[in-house]
Amino acid sequence: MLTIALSKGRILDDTLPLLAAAGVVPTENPEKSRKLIIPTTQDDVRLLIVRATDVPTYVEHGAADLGVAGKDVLMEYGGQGLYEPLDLKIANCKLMTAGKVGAPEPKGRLRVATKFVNVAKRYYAEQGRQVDIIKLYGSMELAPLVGLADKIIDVVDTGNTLRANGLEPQELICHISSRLVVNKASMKMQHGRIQALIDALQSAIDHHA
Ligand code: PRT
Ligand code: MG
Repeated sequence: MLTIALSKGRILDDTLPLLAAAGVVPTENPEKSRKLIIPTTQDDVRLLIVRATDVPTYVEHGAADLGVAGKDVLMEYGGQGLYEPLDLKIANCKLMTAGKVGAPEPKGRLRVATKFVNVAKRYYAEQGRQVDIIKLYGSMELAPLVGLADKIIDVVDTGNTLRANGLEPQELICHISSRLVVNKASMKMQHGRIQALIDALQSAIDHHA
């Protein structure tokens, strides 16, 4: 059995056509189904529906052989426990700092609110900047508006969410897309099947591009 971990929402929406091109089609609509394990038209391939941030955990521990996760999630997860053989070039966005429109740089230590605590620490350490990182789980845009933080670090697509809250994108940390990740033991034990899937996905990506 090959088990693929996916999250609902944009990753599922953009991954299903690639999987379909590789011959893997879920037997029911994962977006609508309450099931968390979804069979596919290939008897020996199934999908696991997990939270986006949990995909690397399932794959590193071998509960899933493969998964699809945003590079933002993978950077925050860290570790050397996963192979990342393929850039699927889907769910594209940017990891950025943002702050209130026109706000001056604060004099003292910068306070940065984010769910990407590890990424934030690394980013400011590389710049030699002293910052206080404040961990949040969502609605990061609120933090500068109510004085919880000077800046946020979040993923930005259109920038509409920032603008709607009086914030502006500032520094680009990196470009983000979703990646195929593979459990290291699975890659050894099931190399032929996994490599065939990687190749099929690669040619689906090339066709979409
Ligand atoms: O929603 P949940 O808490 O379960 O997890 P999640 O937010 O990590 O998952 P999901 O499905 O929202 O995102 C999965 C992956 O999609 C992320 O890890 C990113 O790699 C990628 N991605 C691409 C995005 C966006 N675009 C994006 N716009 N993830 C989140 N957003 C957010 C953004 O932070 C903003 O709040 O969507 C909002 C709208 O963005 P704008 O800039 O278009 O307004
Ligand atoms: Mg979300």
